Amino acid sequence: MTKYWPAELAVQALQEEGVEVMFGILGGHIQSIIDYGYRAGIKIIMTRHEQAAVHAADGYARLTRKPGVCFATGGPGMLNMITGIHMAYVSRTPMVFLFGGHKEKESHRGAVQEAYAAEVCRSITKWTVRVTDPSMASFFIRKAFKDAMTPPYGPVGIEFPVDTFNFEPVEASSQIAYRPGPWLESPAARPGTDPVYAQRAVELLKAAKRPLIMAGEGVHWASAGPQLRTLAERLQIPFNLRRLGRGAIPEDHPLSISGGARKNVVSEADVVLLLGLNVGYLESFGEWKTDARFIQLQSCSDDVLTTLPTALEIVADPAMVLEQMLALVDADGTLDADRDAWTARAKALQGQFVERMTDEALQASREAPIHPRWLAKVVSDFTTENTTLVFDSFTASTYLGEHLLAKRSGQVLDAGLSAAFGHGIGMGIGAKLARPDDRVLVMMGDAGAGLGGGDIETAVRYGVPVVYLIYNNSAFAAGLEDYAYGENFRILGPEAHKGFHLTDVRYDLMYAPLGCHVEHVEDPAEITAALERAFASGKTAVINLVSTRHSQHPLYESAAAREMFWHLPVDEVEAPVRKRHHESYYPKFHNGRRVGE
Ligand SMILES: Cc1ncc(C[n+]2csc(CCOP(=O)(O)OP(=O)(O)O)c2C)c(N)n1
Ligand SMILES: [Mg+2]
Repeated sequence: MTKYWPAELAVQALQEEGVEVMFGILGGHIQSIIDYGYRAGIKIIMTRHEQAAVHAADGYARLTRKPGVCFATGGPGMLNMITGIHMAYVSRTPMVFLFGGHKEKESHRGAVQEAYAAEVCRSITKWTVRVTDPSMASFFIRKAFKDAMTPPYGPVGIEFPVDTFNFEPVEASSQIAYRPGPWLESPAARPGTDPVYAQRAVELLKAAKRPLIMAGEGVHWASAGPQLRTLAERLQIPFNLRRLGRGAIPEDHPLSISGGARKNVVSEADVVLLLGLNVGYLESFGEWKTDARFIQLQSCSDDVLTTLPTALEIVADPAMVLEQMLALVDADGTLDADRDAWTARAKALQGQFVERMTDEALQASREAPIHPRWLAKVVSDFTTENTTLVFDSFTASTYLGEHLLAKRSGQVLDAGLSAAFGHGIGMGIGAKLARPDDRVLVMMGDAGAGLGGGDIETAVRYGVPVVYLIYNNSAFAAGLEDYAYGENFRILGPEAHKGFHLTDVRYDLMYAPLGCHVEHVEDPAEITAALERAFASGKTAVINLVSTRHSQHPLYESAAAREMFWHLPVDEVEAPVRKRHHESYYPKFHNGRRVGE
C-alpha cells in the first residue's frame, strides 16, 4: 500500500474542497502543508506579516464567495493572525485556518512556540480544533469548509501538532470518517420558505404605503442583486444597501437611498423589509426612529432582531425567497397602494442628500492640504463598475463611504465591526487576485501604512498591481486637536503630541525603491490624473496624498465619541471644545459650570 505524509493527504483534502490559493508565512510547524501545497500547484502567497495574509484571504473570500484559506506556524504565527481573524469573524467571512502546533509530547514542558490555538481563538472562530490524531485531518478539513459556509458564515481553525500530525507516512485509507472525492452529488438545496410566508411578505409589501428595503451582505453572498432589483422595481420600493451588499443594485438607481438619506427615509417608512443584514453598532443596533413594522428575511436566525416590531420572520436563503416572491408578483402584479407620492418623496430626500454632499465637496475642492470631502468626490467619480474599493483609514474612507454611489455587488470591502485599520494592504492583494480584471484601489491612512505597509512588498513580489492611496495627514486620526485637546494636544502635556502626530513621511519616496509606481499629490486638482497614471502603470502603486489634519470625522458628532473623549478635568478643557461639547451636550461632565466660571 502506498504511504503518504499526512500533510500530503491534508493537501489532497484541501484540493477536494477547491482550494486554489492560500496565504500565510512559512514556519517549521506548518511547513509540510506548505510544501505539499506548492507541489500540488496551489498558489501560495507568502506575506510579510501573518495579519496581512488573513486580510488578503478575507478579501479573496468575499469576492469569490468561497472560503479564504490561511496557514501559519505555531504560537507567534497563529497569534499574529488574531486581528485578522477577528475582522473575518465579525464580518462573517468564511475562512479556514491551518495552524502548525507545538509537539503534543512537549506540552507544558517548555516547547518552542507553544500555544493553544483552540483556546486563543475561542471567541473569534466558529470552532478551532487541535488534531491530535492524524487520521482525523481530512475529516476536519472537510467539516471546516462546510461549517465556514454555513450561515452565519465565519472562520474555522485547525491546529496540526507537528509530532502527532506529521510523524510518519500513513495510508490514505487511514483517514477515518472521510470519503475521498466529492461527497455531494449535486449542489446542496438552498433553504427556501413555505410559499405561504413568501405570499405574506408580498402582501405586506404591496399593501404598504411607504415601504423600504434595507439589505446587506446577505444579498452579495447569495448573488441576489438581480432578483432584488426586479422586486424593488416591480413593487416600486425604495432600497438602501449596506456593506458588501452595496452596489448589488447600482446606487444611482432612481429607487436607491444612500448615506445620510437613509435615516429620514426609515423614519417615514411604514413597512421595512430587512434583508440579509447583520444589524449591530453600525446600524445603531436597529434603534431607528420609526413606526414601521418589519419583515425580517435573514439567512440565519442569529441575524433576526427581537428588538424590532416584526410582522413576519423568514430564515432562508435570500435569493431563494426573493425568487418565490417574484413568482407571486408575476402572478398578480398590481399594487394595492399608490406608490407615486412615496417614491417621489424618497427620491427627493435622496436628491437633497446627494446635492448636499456634492456642494460640500465642491466647496472643499481648492483646499490644500486636501480635504477628505473633495477626495471622496474625486474617488467616487473615478469609481467605474470595474473598480473594487478597499476602505481603510479612519477618516478618508468614512467620507468616501458616505459620498459613493456603488455600482456593483462587493464593490466595497471594509473592516466592518472590527473597525481596525491597516487591513487594506493585505485585503487589496486578495481582492486583486479574486478580480484580476478590476482596478483595485485601497483608500488608506498613513497610520495604516505604518501598521501594515511592509506587505506592499508582497504585492510587488507577486506582481499584484493594487493602487494604495495613502491619505497622509501625518496623524493617527484627523481632527482630534480641534475636537478634544486643543492645539498640539496641549491639555495632555508637552509630550502628548508625539502620540497623535506622526512623522511627516513621503511614502512615495519610501516605496519607490521597492519598484512601485509612485505619485506625490498636494494639489486637489491633480488627484484624478495621479490615479489614472497609477493604474496605467500596471504596477503596484503608492500615491502619497497630502491631506489636512483638521477635518472632523463624522463619528465625533456621535454619542459614542462623547463617551470616549469627554473625561478630562473640566477646568482644563479649553473653549471652544468645552463650550461646544461639555456645555451644549453634556453639562453633567462639569456640574453645569460654564467657561470662565
Ligand atoms: C488595530 C486598531 N488599533 C487602534 C485603533 C484605534 N484607532 C482608530 S482610528 C486610529 C488612527 C487611524 O489613523 P489613519 O488610518 O491615519 O486615519 P486618519 O488619520 O486618516 O483619520 C486608531 C489608532 C483601531 N481602530 N484599530
Ligand atoms: Mg492619518
